[in-house]
Amino acid sequence: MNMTFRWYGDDDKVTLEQIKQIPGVSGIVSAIYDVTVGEVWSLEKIMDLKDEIEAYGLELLVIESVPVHEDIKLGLPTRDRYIANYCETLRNLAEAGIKVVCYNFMPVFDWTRSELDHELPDGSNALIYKHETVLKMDPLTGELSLPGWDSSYTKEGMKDLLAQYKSVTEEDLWNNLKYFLQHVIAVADEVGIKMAIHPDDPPWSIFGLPRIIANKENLERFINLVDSPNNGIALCSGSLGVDPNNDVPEIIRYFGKKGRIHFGHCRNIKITGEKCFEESSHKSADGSLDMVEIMKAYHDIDFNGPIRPDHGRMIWGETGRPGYGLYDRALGAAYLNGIWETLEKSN
Ligand code: CS2
Ligand code: MN
Repeated sequence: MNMTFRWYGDDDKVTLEQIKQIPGVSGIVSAIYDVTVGEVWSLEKIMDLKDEIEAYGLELLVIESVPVHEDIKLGLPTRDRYIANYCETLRNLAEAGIKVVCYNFMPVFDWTRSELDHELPDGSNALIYKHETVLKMDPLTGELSLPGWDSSYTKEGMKDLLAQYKSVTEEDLWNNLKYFLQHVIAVADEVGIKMAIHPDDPPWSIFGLPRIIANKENLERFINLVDSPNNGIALCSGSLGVDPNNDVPEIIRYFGKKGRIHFGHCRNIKITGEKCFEESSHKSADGSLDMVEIMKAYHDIDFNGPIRPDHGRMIWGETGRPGYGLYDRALGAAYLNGIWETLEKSN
């Protein structure tokens, strides 16, 4: 297992200098943020990012994410151009030595919450999700903006986009995903990149949009869409784990044994009701997921890929990018490393 940490580039309040000082972290998860979705990432930009990270003695291990253009998810004729660009980006990433690329296939919105700074009893602030609040939210008002959401849409643009999805069923989305994978995995196979799909977060439909990467059964369908070892999963415990029917350690063992987990996201969440949850600290006792069992599952499958702490709360007065402050994620990394070291030594 390789403990990594997500860094949002030069705009991130968290610096590489700080990340370097977290015990047991040597890998960076990052991306290029100033290229329009759908356009090619040049080798030059990728090398600049890599060099900047390496100057701190750290290593760029994972790209999270190369975003998938909406036309691909919608299955529009224009998708071929965007898929070709995606493949070009993969070739450039491979040339720079990148081995793992994360992405998701959620229509329009990446991860979604109803509140960004809910105060927990200990005074820390967490992201929370209440389905009834989300049902009342209007995605057109822009009242909520989360890291990962493409903020380049105007109100009109967003309206058009949502209208285009009206006729897209779950089956259509599966077909569009398969079409994308048939092209992209062929290139991944050729250049040696492990593609890792991030589960939908939360793993159910929001704003009437279809969501399919949500449970074990669908992940099984996913890996069989294109049966290549490079067609794999970014196993996000907090995304899958908010559905009590998803047994996260069991899912890790199942897909791990098939060699299809290429990246691990460790996040704890506390289920507070039906389709309601709070993001908690990584510690097992604070949430609904047993992190020891999760790390044990990774250990049992001899996982040697990258893992990162996922979202953290805001603690000690820190402010910044929701879910991506320094302190709580650094505690998470140290905690997960501690569990791992114990597992290693008790063998
Ligand atoms: C999120 C996402 O759970 C997470 O890791 O922060 O933004 C995630 O990076 C994307 O869905 C992956 O494409
Ligand atoms: Mn995640």
